[in-house]
Amino acid sequence: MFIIGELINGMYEHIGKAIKERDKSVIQKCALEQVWAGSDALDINCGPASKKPIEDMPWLVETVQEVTDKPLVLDSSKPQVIAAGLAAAKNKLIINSTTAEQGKIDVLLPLAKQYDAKLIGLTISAKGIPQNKEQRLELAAAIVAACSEYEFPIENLYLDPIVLPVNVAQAQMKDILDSINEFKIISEPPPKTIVGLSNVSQGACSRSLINRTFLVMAAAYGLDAAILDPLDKELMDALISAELVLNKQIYCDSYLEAYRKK
Ligand code: THG
Repeated sequence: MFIIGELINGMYEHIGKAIKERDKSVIQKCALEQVWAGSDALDINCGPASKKPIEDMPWLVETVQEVTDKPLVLDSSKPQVIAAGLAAAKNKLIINSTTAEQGKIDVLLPLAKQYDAKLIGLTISAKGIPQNKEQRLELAAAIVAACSEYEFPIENLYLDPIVLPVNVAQAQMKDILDSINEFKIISEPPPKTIVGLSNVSQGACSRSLINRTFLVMAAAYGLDAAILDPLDKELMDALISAELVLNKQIYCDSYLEAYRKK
């Protein structure tokens, strides 16, 4: 599983404050802790409260790059904010994200090609988030078709079925898991799949337990990547154990110690 640390997000109060005050040390500590805990890449999101995300995003990119050369996942719904992050980056890049909306695709696919970035495609249309598997597959196919049209390599596309909180969309969980599996048959070579894991437990009790249960199940459905909290040790151990059961890691008695990336 490709692990993307989710903690550099202005939605967290201390991160939002550090962005506003241009306090590099808080951001750099958060970046390093996530790398040490096993992150393969770091999500960077200015947060909903940012008043000047076009300035905040490049500052975050530069600040994180000073301490790690891990790939950066530029997380914004605004293409101008992503463009500002791309221009400041020297690390490898993943654009998070386009939707299936033509206006976004026509801006973000050329940018992904220009910067040799990977791209996350959310199965969202102008009508919003799909309510079932069929709509998710339809939007996924539209994003894959757009990638072909722009000659963007499908191996560099991560499709996201949009994980909803289990306490409000319980009846959709099975459709979300099935989508992870069925996105793979849209094209050859297949696209990759990704989820924002913590969405599943927003507003619920026992968040960590719900997160790790969903992650283990999604791994069994073939999930390639997840945006998650890498400091959640039980979550990381559950993931390593899932990969062991899926024959992606070789068993030994000390497998947890062996595969923790610390
Ligand atoms: N798909 C993609 N990108 C994404 C998401 C996705 N990026 C953002 C988000 N979803 C993934 N990141 C988070 C980060 C934090 C939380 C959820 C998802 C979270 N935060 C606490 C909360 O809301 O309760 C904040 C607690 C606090 O303020 O301290 O749960 O789905 N491609």
